[in-house]
Amino acid sequence: MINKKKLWSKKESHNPKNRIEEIKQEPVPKHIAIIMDGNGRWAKKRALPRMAGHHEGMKTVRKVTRLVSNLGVQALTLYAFSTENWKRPKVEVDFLMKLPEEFLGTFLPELIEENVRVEMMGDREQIPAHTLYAVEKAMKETAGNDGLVLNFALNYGSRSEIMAGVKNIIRDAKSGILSEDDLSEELFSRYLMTRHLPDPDLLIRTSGEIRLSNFMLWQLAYTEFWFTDVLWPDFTEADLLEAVEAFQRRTRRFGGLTDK
Ligand code: V07
Repeated sequence: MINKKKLWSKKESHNPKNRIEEIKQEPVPKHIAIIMDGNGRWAKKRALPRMAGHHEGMKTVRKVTRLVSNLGVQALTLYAFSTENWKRPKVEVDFLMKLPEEFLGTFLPELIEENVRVEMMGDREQIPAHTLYAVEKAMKETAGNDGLVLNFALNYGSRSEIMAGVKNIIRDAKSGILSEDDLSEELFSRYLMTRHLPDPDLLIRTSGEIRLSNFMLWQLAYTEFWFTDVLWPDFTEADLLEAVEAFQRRTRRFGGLTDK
């Protein structure tokens, strides 16, 4: 009879703890970005209202944040609400806009304990005051943390971010702070909402859609993409580890020649 234990002991990757340790032997992505899709579909499959899917998806956010933080990743950007999402039924929008408060009400103490810094990017104008208040309070309370940056894209759209950057560059050029010769990709990046973050090394999109949906168009120029059919509420730690392992296999092949 084959001794399973013996077979496993070669590479103990069946054990999540060991799997994490193995992953940490090699470079992990500095910045992971995720399009958390499939919450509505998850609910539909169970004959539940879409809100149930969004709520379940929030639990996945917590799980994934903990694991990503343990892996030593610097930043995790999550697409929580796009500028397109306002087109959804008002009851759904209202529900979604309560999730940041619920999430932070439940998990902020743990995030502080884990040295996580909460941030957000997106147009603050249309976000309801109660939502913005909760997020900005969390940002203030975690501003001194120097662990994982947990960056929520909330009322975010990439084209609008780029246009705002262009306008600010023109403003600074007109006022004489900038001249045409100063313009470079590096300078342009500093006019985007991600100015303080490295570009994502890994983008994950769940639920089988193979598109970017106006998410970080500039920042994803050199990013590795990982698409999975798994719906966001069903996304597990093992799925995240699989994506990171695939990232490591791909980048390993280029043997240090990957930097743009
Ligand atoms: C939202 C849960 C995850 C799946 C995607 C849609 C629904 C966490 C937040 C959040 C945002 C800001 C913040 C803290 C938490 C959130 C929205 C939707 C709008 F500071 N999950 N989650 N925000 N969903």
